[in-house]
Amino acid sequence: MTKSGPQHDLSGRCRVCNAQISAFMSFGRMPIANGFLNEEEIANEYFFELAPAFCEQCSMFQLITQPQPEKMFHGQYAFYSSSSRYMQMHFEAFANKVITEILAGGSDPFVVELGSNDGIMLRHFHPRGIRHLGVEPSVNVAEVARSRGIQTTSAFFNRKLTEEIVGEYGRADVILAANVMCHIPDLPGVAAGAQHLLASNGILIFEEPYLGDMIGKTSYDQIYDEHVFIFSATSIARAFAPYDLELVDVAPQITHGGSMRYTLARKGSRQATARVAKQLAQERAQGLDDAKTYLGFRQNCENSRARLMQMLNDLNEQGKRVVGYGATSKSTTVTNYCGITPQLVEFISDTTPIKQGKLSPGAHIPVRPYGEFIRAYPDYALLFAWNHAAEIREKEQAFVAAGGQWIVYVPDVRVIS
Ligand code: JHZ
Ligand code: ZN
Repeated sequence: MTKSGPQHDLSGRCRVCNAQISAFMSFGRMPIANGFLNEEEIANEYFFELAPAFCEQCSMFQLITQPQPEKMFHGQYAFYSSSSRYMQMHFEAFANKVITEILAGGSDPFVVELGSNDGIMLRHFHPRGIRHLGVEPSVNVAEVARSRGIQTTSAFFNRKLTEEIVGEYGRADVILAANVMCHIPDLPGVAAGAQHLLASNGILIFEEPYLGDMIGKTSYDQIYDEHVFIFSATSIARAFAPYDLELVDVAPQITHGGSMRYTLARKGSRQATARVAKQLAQERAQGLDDAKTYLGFRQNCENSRARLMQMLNDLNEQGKRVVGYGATSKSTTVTNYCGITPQLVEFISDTTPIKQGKLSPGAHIPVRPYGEFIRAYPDYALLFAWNHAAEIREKEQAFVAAGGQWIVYVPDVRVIS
């Protein structure tokens, strides 16, 4: 067994089709990705073994074990969707597309969003008088949405909740989700809920980090506690088919380092676009349905880790200052899997108040306000928020002008200025 092999036999049942599955690698002991903590909380920090598996029967990429949802999504949830200007524009465009292409002409439509966070998407439905409901279990972010006038219920989405929603509001013309479907361990329960909630001609649209991008770019940092699944068109089509929901369109997105938008409708209610068949064929060509692909991915993860640690150790020996940029959920996997210490990365700069003054999960690297970064630029900034590279590099031209350089690790470990 190599260093990244599972510590012990990690196997279980596929969360979608119930087939026997086994982890093809382990990222080791991991804390809650958004579990930023204070010094005195270190003694009680929670860890689990982060081990992904690929189901050869239904092609679903998934975690063998995931912490209880309540350990991840609660009144102190650290991620606020609206922290990126680019993501705000992205969701405005997404909402406008739904309003003009799907809801147009319908009378008094009703829209439900799963994991509506601080209302980054629904805020565009609310001022137009469109009936809407956000379902958001993390009460602190839900509260921000409510303060913007967005109708939000703090609950986990499941079949039972959809009965209550249908009773109170009727069926939904559109069910939306962005970067949330892959967080819900009972995907069949969500599919059953969507089947119940959707109007006869309604559609379910969601976008999530895409497996093809993750494998192609070795962006293993998409794998952390919250992401219990990483989807492909193949696995989505199979997971929803038993609930009479058919994949009718796919659209790649550049967000979160490569995502896919999936559109599903009741079987027979809409014609699937040619893009669906094309995507399924492309996934076969990339080997996403082949277990061997994941052994190659594991090797790529090990190589990426070795190169990053070599670079950070070299810079440390040369006495260079390295600071992390963006205390992302993804960075928790990178720091813990690679073994990055506060010795190697002095602190992580982040604009989110709830993360500032805390320590990063597991690696215990201090998280400091953005002002600390600009106050005394480091020699190198390790770009943990690499998915926001365009927005950040545009904003940080003064850092580069002052001689600063970026370290990135997706798709390869390298230095850029
Ligand atoms: P960002 C989260 O992942 C968690 P994360 C979640 N599980 C998920 O699926 C995706 O989002 C959608 C900071 N920042 O977007 C803000 C700056 O400091 O990559 C954030 O803390 N300066 C729900 O956490 C972090 O970086 C900046 O200029 O991996 C970015 O986190 C910008 C743009 C961001 O998501
Ligand atoms: Zn399966």
